[in-house]
Amino acid sequence: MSDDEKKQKIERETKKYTIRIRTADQRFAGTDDRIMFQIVGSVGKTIFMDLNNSMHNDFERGKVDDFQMRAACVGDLESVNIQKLHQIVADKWIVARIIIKCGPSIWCTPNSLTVVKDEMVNLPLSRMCPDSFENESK
Ligand SMILES: [Ca+2]
Ligand SMILES: [Ca+2]
Repeated sequence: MSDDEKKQKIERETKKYTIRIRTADQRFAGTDDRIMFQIVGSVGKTIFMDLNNSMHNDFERGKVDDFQMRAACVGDLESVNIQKLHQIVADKWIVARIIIKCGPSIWCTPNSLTVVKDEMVNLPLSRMCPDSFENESK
């Protein structure tokens, strides 16, 4: 298989996901822990992906962080699994909203705060109107 064919195969079997995460605007909401993230869909799930923008302090109080991922095509998105990797001190993370864009479709978590400690958290996703991605701005 040529390099071009390999590239086409990967593009067919994977999707580009833009993951936008808003950290709650309250005391101790931010974290410096590593965050692993998995998307669960109607026909499968992605591997756990490390959410990390290099040279940037992600997941700070009241901030919005974007992550670009290429991962397996999982059909219609259903939920996300979040696993925070405990580092030296307990550093809980409070998530306000997660929005995932994949092609023309947008999914989001419920509009409520989620406290992420050391146990894996599963948050359901529902479809939202495409315009709302831009509205959930930085
Ligand atoms: Ca914290
Ligand atoms: Ca941080």
